[in-house]
Amino acid sequence: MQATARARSNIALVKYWGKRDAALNLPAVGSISITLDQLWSDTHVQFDEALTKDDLLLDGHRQEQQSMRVTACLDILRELAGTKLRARIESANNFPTAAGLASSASGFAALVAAADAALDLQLGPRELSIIARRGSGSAARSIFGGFVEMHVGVERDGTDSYAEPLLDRQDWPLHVLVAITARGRKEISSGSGMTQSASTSPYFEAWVKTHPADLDAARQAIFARDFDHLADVSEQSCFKMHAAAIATDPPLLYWNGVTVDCIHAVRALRRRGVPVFFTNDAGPQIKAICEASAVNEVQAVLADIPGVLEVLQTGLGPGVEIR
Ligand code: 2P0
Repeated sequence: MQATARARSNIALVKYWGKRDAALNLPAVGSISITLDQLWSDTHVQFDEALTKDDLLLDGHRQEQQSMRVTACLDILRELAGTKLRARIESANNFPTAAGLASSASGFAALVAAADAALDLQLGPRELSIIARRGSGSAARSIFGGFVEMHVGVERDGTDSYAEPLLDRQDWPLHVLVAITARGRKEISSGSGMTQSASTSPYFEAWVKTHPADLDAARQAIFARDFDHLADVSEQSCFKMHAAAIATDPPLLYWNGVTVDCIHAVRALRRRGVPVFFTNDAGPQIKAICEASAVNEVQAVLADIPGVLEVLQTGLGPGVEIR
């Protein structure tokens, strides 16, 4: 009745921002991501008849708020397994939690896979993806490695809102450098941020309407390994998401000054012909995606920007693993 899983974080190139159903956590838009090799959550789940409720330790600290979403995911798996047993969950990230590095993505993907193994349910990856989505929309993507697409789906029950792999990481081994520009937890979770954007941002409707074309363009660029086209559509999707977020009331400005300096630096490199582009999520860190040939130069440029605290390096990673 116990198992451990490792799932990697992922970053979206075409972003998820907005929900069409909060209860089932159904996204308003699809998304396309890459799974990162070196940023992961290790999650141990143990079902125990001595427990009266699920007990979550995240990086050694007991969590009360987050554990409602954990219990919601586990309830789905418990029902499938025909058990009422509660679980002890110990999860650890090897990277900063809740600072725009998608710790909920890796965390919920690892949770669902570990609980599936502990209950010996042997669900397929698509089913795991659907259940992980209930914990966190981006977690559905972390079930898979390499390039991944999350489908928005049309069904009200969410059965067609799952992720699936687009391209193996070996088939286009891009690299990612993460410039850390601030430490500490963010003030507003992306979940509540995107809900506020949907109800108050005048640009939210345009964001949703123009999104399918970005997904098509990114998918085609990935299949063709066309770096420049993937760069263009990814940067535009990121700017569009932030435009909708900034125009939210109250505004959601996730960037600090160093974030903006990093954006300019990455765009200047690409103008000089270096194969690199940036993306950024609901936090101040910048992710630079590049070809292997550009890693050293991009690393040096980012590390040299005043206020950049650290630059993490990673390749593309595999899907969730039982350990
Ligand atoms: C993404 N983000 O596509 C977007 C871009 C943040 C900005 O998915 O409410 O933590 O748990 O479903 O998955 C982060 O949102 O949101 C996210 P919930 P989640 O990566």
